[in-house]
Amino acid sequence: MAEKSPKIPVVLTIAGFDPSAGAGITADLKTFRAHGCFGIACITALTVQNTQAVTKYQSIEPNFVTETLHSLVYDFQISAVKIGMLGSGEIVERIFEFLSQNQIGPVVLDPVLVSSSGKKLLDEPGITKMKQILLPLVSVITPNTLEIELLTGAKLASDEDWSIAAKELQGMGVKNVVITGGHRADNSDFVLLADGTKAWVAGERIGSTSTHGTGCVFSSAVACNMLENKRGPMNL
Ligand code: PXL
Repeated sequence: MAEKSPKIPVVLTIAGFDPSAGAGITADLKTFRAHGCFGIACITALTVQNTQAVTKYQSIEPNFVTETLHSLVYDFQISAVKIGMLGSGEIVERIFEFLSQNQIGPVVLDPVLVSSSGKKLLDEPGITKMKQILLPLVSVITPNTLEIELLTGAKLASDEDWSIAAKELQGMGVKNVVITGGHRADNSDFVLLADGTKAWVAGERIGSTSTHGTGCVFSSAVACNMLENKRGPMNL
């Protein structure tokens, strides 16, 4: 009898839709596949954008989001969740309810607040609710410098400021913090683990004129690589 092939882990992205596929769920699904996982998605918002800019977005009706999540969790064994653009405070609440009611693997949060082109992608009630109720459920958060400044109120100047701001996020309930270094001169990321371990991870800038979505792809890769049973890298 033929042996059953091992099951590929299922990773859920809860994020917005970018029709140009550099960011959001379209980028997440491609990243999951490249990192040996099977991706499923719950769309929180539609955006109008191309590789240069986001011009508008529209949130998905909250009951639609909740029903999508219930339908998926009923059918799939979900190994990890990646959260990206949420758009509104109401959607943040729905995601909190879903994660509280269901025991599903690690949660990686890319706190999408503003697009690379400067468009706000989460309203003010959403930022408040993210801090109050969502952060305590998060295993890994991956803010860039602007996002961590907006979440903590800190201004990141010296290297010590990065460490202090990461610790502040842990004080809000997050376990592990990776501040991405795309806005730094040396491109290094800063990592603060739950046990207090700190590290700077050297990065390399890749020249391009279409760079939106780097945070989406990075956080999706982190979600997959937390799973022991993921398959090897798959070239697309
Ligand atoms: O890169 C942040 C981001 C995340 N998710 C969606 C986006 C963007 C930025 O454009 O459109 C859907």
